[in-house]
Parts: sequence; C-alpha cells; structure tokens
Amino acid sequence: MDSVLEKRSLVVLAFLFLMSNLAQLSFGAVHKVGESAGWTTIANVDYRQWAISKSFQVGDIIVFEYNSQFHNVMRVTHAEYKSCNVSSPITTHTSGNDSIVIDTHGHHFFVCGAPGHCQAGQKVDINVPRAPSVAAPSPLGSASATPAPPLAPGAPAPSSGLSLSAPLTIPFGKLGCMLLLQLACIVVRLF
Ligand SMILES: [Cu+2]
Repeated sequence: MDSVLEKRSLVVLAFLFLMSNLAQLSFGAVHKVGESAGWTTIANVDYRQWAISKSFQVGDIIVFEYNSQFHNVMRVTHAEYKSCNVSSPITTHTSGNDSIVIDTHGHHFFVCGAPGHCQAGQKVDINVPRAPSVAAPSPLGSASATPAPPLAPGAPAPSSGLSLSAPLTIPFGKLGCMLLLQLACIVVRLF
C-alpha cells in the first residue's frame, strides 16, 4: 500500500520536474528597458547602447516602466523610428508598466509618442537575430539547388538554404528526447 503510493508520488514529482524544465525552455527572458532608469527622457539613457548590450530572443518580454502622465510606448515602422513620426503607430501602450512579448525575429522599433521625446532619444530598436549560430546564407545558395544526389548513402549533405531551420530545432529535439528518456527510465525502474 505504502510503496504504491510512494511510487505514484515519485512519478508525479518526476513529471513536475520535467514540466519545470520545459517551462524554462519555453518562457523567455524579461528585459527592462533602461534598467533602473526605465523609459524616460530625464536620465539621459542611451537606449541604443542598452539594446546593443542585450541579446534578445523570440519569446522574450520587454518591459517599459514609466510615468504614464508624461510618456507612452508606440511601436512604429523603421521609417517612423528614424524620423520620429508618431502619427500612425502600429500599437500604442499607455499603462506605465507595459510588458511586450517579442514573438517574431527581426527589428521591433519603439518610441515615446510625447512631443519631442523621440527626438530627445526616447526610442529603442529591439533586434532579434534570426539564428545567431547559423552562418550567413551563402550567395551561391541558388546555384547549389540543382546538384542533389538523393541516392548517395552516407554522403555529407550539401549546405543549402533549406537547412537553415535545422540548428533551431535539433537542440530542442535532443533535449526533449533526453527529458522523455529520463522519465521513461524512472517509470521503468518503479514498475
Ligand atoms: Cu516620453
């Protein structure tokens, strides 16, 4: 009786352990814009330098903390970011404590919509590189589209543009398999 309950609680614990591992994988880091100074014009924060010092990933959360009486957050296009045009933002946030999930690769441009603030430097470019570990796509990529020997066994695959997503999926797949194996071993040992 006791040992069955014990085994069951161990399995539950193993599951919780696995879930916490997976949760860490899927939830992104939280970045507070301007650190302790927040989103402001009075502290002379170099938001460009701040953004360069970070490495952003898809799923990360960008937090803008500011006095909503004086500031806001507008997501704008690259052109609007450069010219500080705040007349037609993509989105506007005004809570004073905005958490924005970065869910795509590439540049995400944010400015303050208060008059003169963007010009004064209250603007930030959150750039999520497509795949940091992948080498830049070769200009010869289109030329290598034709030679594809599908029957050659064991031949090293030619590097082509098609394999760009592989480095992203393989590490997660490996880790996921390892975690599932861990659980399988625990269950097999118990029963
Ligand atoms: Cu402002």
